[in-house]
Amino acid sequence: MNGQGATLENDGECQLTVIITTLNEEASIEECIRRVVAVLPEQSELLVVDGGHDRTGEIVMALADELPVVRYIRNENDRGKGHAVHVAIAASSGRLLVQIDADLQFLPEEIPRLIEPIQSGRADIVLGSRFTRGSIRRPGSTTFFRSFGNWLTSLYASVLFGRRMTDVLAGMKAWTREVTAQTKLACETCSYDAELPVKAVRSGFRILDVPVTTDARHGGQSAIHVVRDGWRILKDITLFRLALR
Ligand SMILES: Nc1nc2c(ncn2[C@@H]2O[C@H](COP(=O)(O)OP(=O)(O)O)[C@@H](O)[C@H]2O)c(=O)[nH]1
Ligand SMILES: [Mg+2]
Repeated sequence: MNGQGATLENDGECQLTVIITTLNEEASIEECIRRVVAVLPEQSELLVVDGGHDRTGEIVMALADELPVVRYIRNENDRGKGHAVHVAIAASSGRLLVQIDADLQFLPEEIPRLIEPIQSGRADIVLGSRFTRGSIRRPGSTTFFRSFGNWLTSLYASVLFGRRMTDVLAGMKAWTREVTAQTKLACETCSYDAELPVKAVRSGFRILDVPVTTDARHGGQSAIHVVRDGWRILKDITLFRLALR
């Protein structure tokens, strides 16, 4: 079941797809795209799947004219972050995939460190963890309440799936194409963040946490409602364990 690692090769095929989902991220999207593009290896693509109604689309389309690796996908009937990721995966061609949030809470400069364990054959999926030894949380990055919710959710998922994961809701992760080819993603909401790692573990893929740096949001607003979405995620993790989703 486990992959053999995904060393990036210069063989003419697309090696890496970076996915950014956006819901009204006009304040940060240009800087985010430029910083991602600056660390992309050759033969990469950057897909932005947008479901918002601000100037994000306009900004990304202008950048796509300037930077050929960038592709804008308008997700007309956007049903949530998970739905946008499904659309991106279907449109992608990389052997390795990375998803990073648009709000610059996670640093694009850390993408090379995130994909290293996959390239060296040590993991099939890697989570950028805010809550492990070596993680740096800059002021304003995660409130106490959300840190507690993340800790609880990660602990619950770790116990249910028998594998310690320190940040199952990480907004920055990497995986091989094989993982999403063999893992049926069903959640169209923010539960996607937990669904991908726990279903990968359920399917026998090797998962690793890499400590990352997190910052405060660069403008815009979080789409998450802590209590409503927190309960929904805990309920969905339970359903994943029971294989009901
Ligand atoms: N297309 C799409 N993107 C979304 C949606 N909700 C959130 N996002 C994007 O997913 C990323 C994470 O969302 P965010 O609100 O920052 O979540 P938080 O970091 O958990 O507070 C950001 O890039 C958002 O713009 C959605 O409904 N549709
Ligand atoms: Mg965020």
